[in-house]
Amino acid sequence: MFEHVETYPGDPILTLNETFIADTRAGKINLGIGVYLNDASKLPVMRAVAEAETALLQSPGVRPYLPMEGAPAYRKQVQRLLFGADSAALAAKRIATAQTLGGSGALKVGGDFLKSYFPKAQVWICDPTWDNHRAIFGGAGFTVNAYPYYSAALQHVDFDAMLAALGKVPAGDIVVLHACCHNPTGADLSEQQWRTLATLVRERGLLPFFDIAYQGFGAGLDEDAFAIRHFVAEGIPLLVASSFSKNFSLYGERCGSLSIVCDNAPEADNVLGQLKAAVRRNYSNPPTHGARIISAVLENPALDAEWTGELNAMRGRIQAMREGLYAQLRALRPDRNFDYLIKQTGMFSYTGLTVAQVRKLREESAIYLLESGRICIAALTQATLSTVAAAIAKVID
Ligand code: PLP
Ligand code: TYF
Repeated sequence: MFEHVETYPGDPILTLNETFIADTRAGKINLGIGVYLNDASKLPVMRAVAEAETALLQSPGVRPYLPMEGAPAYRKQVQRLLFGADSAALAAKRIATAQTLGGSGALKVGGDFLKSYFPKAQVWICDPTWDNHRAIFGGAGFTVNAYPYYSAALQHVDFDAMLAALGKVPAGDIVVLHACCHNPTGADLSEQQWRTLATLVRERGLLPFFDIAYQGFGAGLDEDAFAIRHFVAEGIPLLVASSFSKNFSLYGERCGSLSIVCDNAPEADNVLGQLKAAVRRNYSNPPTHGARIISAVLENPALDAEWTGELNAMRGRIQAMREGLYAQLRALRPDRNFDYLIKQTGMFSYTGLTVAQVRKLREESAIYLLESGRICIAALTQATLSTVAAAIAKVID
């Protein structure tokens, strides 16, 4: 019956992670998978999360099915974080927001919704991007194209090439944009570039789909939402997929959201209805536990402040690792330029290391990076920094 089912080659990032786990060498270092680790190389349990969860467990509630669109309290807090407490679009009730299974679930529900209502549109993703973008939008039935983004020669975004390409995209097509902390390169647009892009998107009638999986890891919670808020202020209809996996360190609870910013409240009502239908067809309704923790934190001013403080400290730790790696590499290889490390933001950097150099790091030093040269700066620690710097300095020609 199933003889025609071919072997699944596996996801490159998750397969690399499995290879790392199976590696028996002492001192192995995993800078492959995109997770934030604390300075003890552990996934953190944030204090605000632990406090909210402890309180929840003291009065265990019933576990009803949530509405298809998710928990109202959670959706309200998500909207505040993404669009700002003073958002005019929120006040006008023209944003439809659903709780989703992580950022991935938001992309999938958004993809299904778009395929139903914009069946002829094509999707444009940046080159490079998080691989799952192509898989999710392709899986939703879209033709997926790439627009130029990162230039190895510039060690940064080639904004002119990006604009030129998007200037030729047909009206009504969907453009996927990383709102902050670009995965995999760490290279983001400046505020001025976002403004220029917003003008082009509005003039050409493109439909932006923002993916924000790292809010708070770039410059701050509000700063990292700049692009989204600017596009909304410019009156551009758009979608936003958000994730709490990283900024609450709640990966396995699958907490995310999908928001669609519409022209007016009646449109938003209909759009929310169709998001419910898309959820119903996929998994009926989202889970309760993670959403309860997150809304308990965000609704409580003391816990909210504690969470923000912890998130700021995580961002500070990543920045310290960036600067530490930069300083050590410069000292070891004064002949080379490592400015990209301090120009890039968020959890990742594109090192420009070749596949051969990445393999050498893995085979000779048990240091794991993605073969694209992406390094997860957020997994470096004070204890591993010098080892990693020395190994990289050695493999570079
Ligand atoms: N979008 C981007 C750009 C990501 O890097 C990730 C996770 O790594 C996601 C979405 C998915 O997030 P989640 O784990 O919440 O599904
Ligand atoms: O490292 C990355 O870019 C991500 C990590 O279900 C990841 O791909 C792993 C599993 C998953 C979602 C994201």
